[in-house]
Amino acid sequence: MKLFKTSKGILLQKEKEVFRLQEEWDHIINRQKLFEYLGSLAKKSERIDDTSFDMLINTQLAAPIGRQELWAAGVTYIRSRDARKEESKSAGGADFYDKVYEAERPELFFKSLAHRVAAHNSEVYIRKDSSWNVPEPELTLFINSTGDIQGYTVGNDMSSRSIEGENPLYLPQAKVYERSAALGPCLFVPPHPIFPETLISIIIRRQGRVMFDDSIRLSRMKRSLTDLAAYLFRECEFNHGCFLMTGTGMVPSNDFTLQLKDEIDITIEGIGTLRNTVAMNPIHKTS
Ligand code: DO4
Ligand code: MG
Repeated sequence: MKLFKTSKGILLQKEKEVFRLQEEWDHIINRQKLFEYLGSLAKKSERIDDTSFDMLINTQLAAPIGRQELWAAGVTYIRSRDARKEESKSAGGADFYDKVYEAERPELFFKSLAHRVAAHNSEVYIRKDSSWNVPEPELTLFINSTGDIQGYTVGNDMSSRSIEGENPLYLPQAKVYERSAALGPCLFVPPHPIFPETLISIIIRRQGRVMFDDSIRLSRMKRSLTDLAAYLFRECEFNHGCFLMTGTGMVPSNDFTLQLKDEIDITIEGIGTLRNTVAMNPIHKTS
């Protein structure tokens, strides 16, 4: 089943039928057995037709996040480790990425609250003080308040490679700024945990031309999803549940940086495609 958050309410897609739910997002999703709960909601909710569904999805879609925090895991695939070793070589930071890839404890960092998260079909930003920028396509978990994974969405962990590469201690600035995260198009709630061979793909287009195209299977991840969730919940409580990006397995070659108006499509089998256009924050700060 898929949940779509729109400015006109929550829509539940169950096979070929779509229902409009009356409850609030935070109240719906933070459940044990979310799949079964959605099935029971479908039975008592009003059905909407395909035309209304398409209209709401095309014009009113929001990111599938409410009062949850968004966290991220890092260096969970070899490609991320190697790209970061490369970019931080001259700063002397390379060893840290090797160590965290091998260590029992994963890298976890706070990414965002909902107000900085872009929805499907909206803009993500690159920083004005960053010369090297990439999207990071990441399977993103929805974990309920008792620490159990209940759903999945597509995530983009936008990153400044020039800022992180200059000094790993700049990580929060490389990772956290307006519209530096995107989630969507929906929250996918399957009856069973996600298939380990699920394919994650990215295509970046510039004026219609493909600039980068790659894919990887989830099974190439070094860590298990439940392990990442367990570490996050060790000493943190999340009363509304939380979202956790699980790290990128795809990084463009070193000569690539995003440009304004680039289009980023991230697709995860079973969930859908998250599309965003690259822009800069129009607000100019004077010093
Ligand atoms: O180590 C810095 C961040 C890593 C990351 O975001 C990733 O591997 O996806
Ligand atoms: Mg990342």
